[in-house]
Amino acid sequence: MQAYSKDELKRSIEDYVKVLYRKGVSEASKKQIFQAVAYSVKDLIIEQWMETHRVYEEEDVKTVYYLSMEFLMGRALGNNIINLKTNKVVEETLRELGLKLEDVEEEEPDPALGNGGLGRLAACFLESLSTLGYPVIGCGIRYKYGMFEQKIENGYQMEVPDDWLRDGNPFEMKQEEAAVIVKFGGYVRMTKDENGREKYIQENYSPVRAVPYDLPIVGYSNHVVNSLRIWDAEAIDHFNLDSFDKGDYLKAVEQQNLARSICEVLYPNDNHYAGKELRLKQQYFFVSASVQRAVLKYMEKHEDIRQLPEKVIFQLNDTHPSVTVAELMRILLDDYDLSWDEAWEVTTKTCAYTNHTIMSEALEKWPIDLFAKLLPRIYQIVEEINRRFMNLIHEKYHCNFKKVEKMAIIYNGQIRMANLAIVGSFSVNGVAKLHTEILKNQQLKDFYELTPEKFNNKTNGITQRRFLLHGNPLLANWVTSKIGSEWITHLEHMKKLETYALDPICQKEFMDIKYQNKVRLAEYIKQHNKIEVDPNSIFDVQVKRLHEYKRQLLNIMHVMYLYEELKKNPRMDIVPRTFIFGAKASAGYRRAKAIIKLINSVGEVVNNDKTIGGKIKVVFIENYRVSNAEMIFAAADVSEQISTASKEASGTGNMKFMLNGAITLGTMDGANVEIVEEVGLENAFIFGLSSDEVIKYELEGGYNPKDIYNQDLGIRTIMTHMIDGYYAPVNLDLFREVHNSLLDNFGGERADQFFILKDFRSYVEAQQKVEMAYRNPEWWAKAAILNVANSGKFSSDRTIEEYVEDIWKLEKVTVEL
Ligand code: 26W
Repeated sequence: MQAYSKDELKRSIEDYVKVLYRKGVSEASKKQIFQAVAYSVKDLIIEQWMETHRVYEEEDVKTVYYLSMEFLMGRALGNNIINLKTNKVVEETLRELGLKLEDVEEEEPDPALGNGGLGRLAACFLESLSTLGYPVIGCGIRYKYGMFEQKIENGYQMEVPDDWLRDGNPFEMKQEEAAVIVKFGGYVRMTKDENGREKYIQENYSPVRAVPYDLPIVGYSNHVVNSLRIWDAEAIDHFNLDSFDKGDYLKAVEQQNLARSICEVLYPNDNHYAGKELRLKQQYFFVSASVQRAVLKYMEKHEDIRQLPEKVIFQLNDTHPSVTVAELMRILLDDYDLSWDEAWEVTTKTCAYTNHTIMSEALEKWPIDLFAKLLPRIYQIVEEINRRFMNLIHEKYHCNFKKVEKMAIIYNGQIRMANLAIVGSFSVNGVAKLHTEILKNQQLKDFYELTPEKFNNKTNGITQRRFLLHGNPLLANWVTSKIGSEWITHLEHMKKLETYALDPICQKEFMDIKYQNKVRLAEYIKQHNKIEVDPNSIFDVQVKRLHEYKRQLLNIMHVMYLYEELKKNPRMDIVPRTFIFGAKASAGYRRAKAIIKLINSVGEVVNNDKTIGGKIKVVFIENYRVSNAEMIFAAADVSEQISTASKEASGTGNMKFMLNGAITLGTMDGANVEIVEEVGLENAFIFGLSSDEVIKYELEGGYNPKDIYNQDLGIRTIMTHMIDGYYAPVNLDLFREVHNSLLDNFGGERADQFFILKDFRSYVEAQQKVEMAYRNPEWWAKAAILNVANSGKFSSDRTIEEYVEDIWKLEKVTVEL
């Protein structure tokens, strides 16, 4: 079937409700209706999925395997029906059944198999690859529990397990026949084959069965459906009930436990490496399964494994899948008997690595003993890769030990996964221009000098299908009414909006839409936070993971400062503002959690202070995730992108705000630099130290925040209020650590390592400019429209075309039905 008529769809929904729940539509719950609609939509997808596969087989296409521990997909139903162009039929059919599409969409749990930027980027990339017609298989893990659900209780973050599969996932398909075995532990025995060649055999290992579940990735209006393949672990069923051999029994139980634990939960750490053995198990599990499968698939159609790079690319999404390099070597050496040099040639033409962060805490390093015990054969191979690489370095740099220290893959008892990824890949890319320059000139300088040809930049992007067409229908329709619908697949067409930016009627239409989106968010806030906010106030928004480098603390300190000013002068004439935050903190990140509490405590005081007449409000949106993000971007006036310059590799939220007509208030960091390049410095609010300045201070060992503290009464006052009970009447110590971190060196950590006090005044000034600008509605509307008009570069379609052109070299396919 190609498409549904309303009658056909209605019948299909009725059938599914009946078959699945033994009910009629009128008796079914909303959740059940969601399932029935999703299954009906899946029936449409299946046809295109099969046809896409057929074309891939027939044309023997080159495929990119996007290896990622995280895919932050967000809900599928709404986007699937948009991309199938069947959303109108679904909407009308549901309406005739007395249901609203929006309400049915709300029933889908957010698949949250990711933390933040890196996982969401992977999801945007898959959608763009399908829309552009390139073959991809996203390879990941089917976590039983995704990113935790955040509850705010008394201002504190609580974590609730995210049981997203409880009711089953209607879109997934288990692929039993594609299962493979992944081997952990044991030891390696060396023998010789009949030709006297050394053979390495892993023995006495614990096997785990990897079973893939495929999820469809539907392209926009082109019949292309790629797959996200997430692996689940199952114990190998060799429980022999007849045998009461105790040894076997215990071994079987052990294997059950291993299998059960691997895919249990996503590590909720963002940018902080914890070094847990289970995480390494997860990494090797999904990498080994994906690589084995890719090689098997290749060999179905080809004779010579040495030609693998012509058909297969492994793109490593950060260092998390770095073991790919060694796993592919293992398969080529042990299973296909290639020589080391042949195997290395194939591997280094197949693997490519993307770096997503310069934060040194995020660099993955594994203790040798842990690594070697879990992956004995892989460890041998990593050792040999390192030995050969070190020979090369010694030769080239005449035993320069500084070079060895920086570049070794194994050093100081640890295996450095970034170095393994770089050495084993033909391409190393950063995710924004500034980030790539920092990699080349600082972080990865030695590798850049050794192999400059590997390094390249791929500035991130976002999919406009989700973040405008689905998330902001009012604005999407308005844009289409002005410039046509080509922007949906060619975002650069947005440029045509520029001519409307100065037209007073268009300005009014645009601001009306923004207002309606603010009303929608205000209702959500009313319902969830029990706080009334004024849609006429400036919606000033910072939503992203909570991390000190992202500086939510700077934002809330500005709110404290404003509040202080208002207290001094309650008649002060300011434009009412709603400061909106949304952020999850890693469960073990104490200081981040204290900052969440601080934001909520400030909100509690400010929101309930009658004397300031509601001029400022602070809202913390609980459980920030893809689904509520879409609504938040649509309603934002100001986009807070205020990371310490040099720390945010790119950012992608910044692009989603821009696309929705919010104006950036930010530092010259990550992709903000390129946003400003596109929209013009005059249409953004830029403040703070540059990345060069930050790096210079860091090389000098920091700066002295006490100088600023002593000279600046405003700063001193708000900092005092962190510890005098002003915002925490019951526990004066609540925010003491946060306070002290801004002033004192502590255990190797510099005072104010993220330059909050240093940038504070510059930020306050930028905020005053925001305020002035908002008083001029024509200016604001114009600048906001210009932000939408100049967002073209930030489509993930553009990013993907660059990956294809420079790294992957894929061929586009067309799928006809
Ligand atoms: C090992 C723990 C860990 C977990 C996650 C280390 C590192 C990560 C990610 C690399 C963190 C991340 O999401 N990075 C973000 O990637 C985005 C997509 O490229 C960028 O836009 C963000 O700037 C970057 O912080």
